[in-house]
Amino acid sequence: MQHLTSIDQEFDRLQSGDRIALSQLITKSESTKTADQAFIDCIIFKGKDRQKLTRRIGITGAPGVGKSTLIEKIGSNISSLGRKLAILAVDPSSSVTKGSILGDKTRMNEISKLSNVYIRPSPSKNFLGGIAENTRKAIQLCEIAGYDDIIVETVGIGQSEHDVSQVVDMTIWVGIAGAGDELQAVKRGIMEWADLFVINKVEEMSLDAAHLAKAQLLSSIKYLPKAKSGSTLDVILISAIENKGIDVLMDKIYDYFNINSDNNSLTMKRLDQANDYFVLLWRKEIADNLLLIDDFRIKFETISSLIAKHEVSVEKGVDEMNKYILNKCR
Ligand SMILES: Nc1nc2c(ncn2[C@@H]2O[C@H](COP(=O)(O)OP(=O)(O)OP(=O)(O)O)[C@@H](O)[C@H]2O)c(=O)[nH]1
Ligand SMILES: [Mg+2]
Repeated sequence: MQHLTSIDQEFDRLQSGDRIALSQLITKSESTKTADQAFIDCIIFKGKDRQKLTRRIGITGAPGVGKSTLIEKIGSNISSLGRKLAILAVDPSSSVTKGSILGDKTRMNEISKLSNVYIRPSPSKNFLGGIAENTRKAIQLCEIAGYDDIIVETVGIGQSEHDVSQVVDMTIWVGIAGAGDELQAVKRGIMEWADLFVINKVEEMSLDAAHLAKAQLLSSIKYLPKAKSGSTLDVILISAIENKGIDVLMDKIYDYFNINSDNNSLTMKRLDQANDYFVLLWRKEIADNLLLIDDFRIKFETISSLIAKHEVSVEKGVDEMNKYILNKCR
């Protein structure tokens, strides 16, 4: 009973736009305790209708390409329209470098002072629950707190950029021309998840070099499969620091949301994401739960030790474990 009352109370605090409640609940959502997760899940479920009205944007790219500087520009544009904006920084490397939190605060100096902007830097701990899982919950909590637009900044390292694209409506990839970023990005299959490409710091190069970089990127992506949303991919040249090209970029962002809302693509995208998340979570949970049952755990440990001694291959071990489970369930 106590638990239910506090869920209601916390929900009300969150919904009233209390920033301290929002920060505390995001911290709770990063906890590895089952009770904390259950508490957060109840709050999120209670506020599920709020999600329909929001826009979620992911900004990804290699370290130092200017993501935070760009978010400051996008953010001031969005907030000047009277919309409430939340910015979540997800940095899988921050536990190693510990540098981004301070950097983000200074880079987003102007908008961090606005009352309709909320900035949440990376958690200092590791993402034990997985980046996508933690970010999804943080996004949903911001939405219940009344934020209309959520921008997620993530450093393009390894799986993180793909993971983040699983929880946003639009993913914007940021790179610098000539740094080899674009080739790296194409190699890693950005087409699968990016909806718009931005080349930043163009004031540092000649106009010809900037256009050449754009043409090269366009030609690399031309033959790859179309983005799931069906939108045509584009490359925008900008200088975040000099505020150049930001208007064009904002038009592209608004166009993307208008087109994909009208043709229902965004609803479908969120449904797909929810379904993928369900499958992922269910797979993870089913293995964890099975191992709570003595018979299965003992069998699992026996097979594990045989694999460790090279007496059984991994494939054979999986096969044997599955047969054992299926037999027991019949
Ligand atoms: N010349 C130039 N420098 C820029 C531009 N945009 C950002 N920078 C600089 O690039 C550096 C990195 O900028 P950030 O915005 O922190 O880049 P980031 O991608 O958020 O960096 P991480 O979060 O550490 O991955 C800073 O010194 C910025 O001032 C630009 O348009 N032109
Ligand atoms: Mg940054």
